[in-house]
Amino acid sequence: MIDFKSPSYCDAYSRVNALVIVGEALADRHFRSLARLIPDDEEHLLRLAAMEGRHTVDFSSCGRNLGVKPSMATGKSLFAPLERLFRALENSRDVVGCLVLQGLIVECFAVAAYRAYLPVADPYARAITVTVIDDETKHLNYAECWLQAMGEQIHSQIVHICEKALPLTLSILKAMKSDLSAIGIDCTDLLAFFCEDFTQALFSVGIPLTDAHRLLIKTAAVEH
Ligand code: PL3
Ligand code: FE2
Ligand code: FE2
Repeated sequence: MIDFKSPSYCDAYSRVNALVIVGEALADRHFRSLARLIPDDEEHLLRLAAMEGRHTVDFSSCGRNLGVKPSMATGKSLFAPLERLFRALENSRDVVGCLVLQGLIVECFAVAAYRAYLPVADPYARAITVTVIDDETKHLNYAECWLQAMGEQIHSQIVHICEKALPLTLSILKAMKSDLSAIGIDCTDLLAFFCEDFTQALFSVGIPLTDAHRLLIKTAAVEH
């Protein structure tokens, strides 16, 4: 049984909660950027951005509900490298890169993390997390459909951006490992969910499974 009121739980939760709030606020901003980069889908992308804004508000209320104040500085510094990469891609109007970073990598990370959180969440946060997982799946689906429609010509570009962004994502997980464990999250489950969903996402855009596996193994190998 998890003691949601214990000082060690609350201390770890203040950093995990901040990471989630920062990640959701960035997702909001990134979908607004994507709405500018893909004018044909502007309205739809602005709706996805609004969902991210809602997630920020809802996850903030999870911290408040436990009487925990999010430690925002930690969250910001952990997301900074991924955010810098997104801005660089945006500045060079690399639509594929932006969509792979936010729509495939960050959304898969979110789905995996929230799935791993679900069984250990307090009842208030659990109800919110169920709804959020459903939304994040829609964000992932949007990116999959758009990238799939672009065909084989963008495959090497997709792999290239993954090689850059996956290690930055894995670093966040490693830095948060002890806090995530302290609130009951099984990090092996989280990583396994990520690998499952990400392989599936790459496969759905037309990348062969062997290439998807090689990418993940390469990321793991670089980090150790
Ligand atoms: C996509 O819409 C937003 C991406 C945010 C990613 C945050 C990942 C956070 C990892 C730890 C999650 C544990 C859940 C805790 C909830 C308060
Ligand atoms: Fe979200
Ligand atoms: Fe999302």
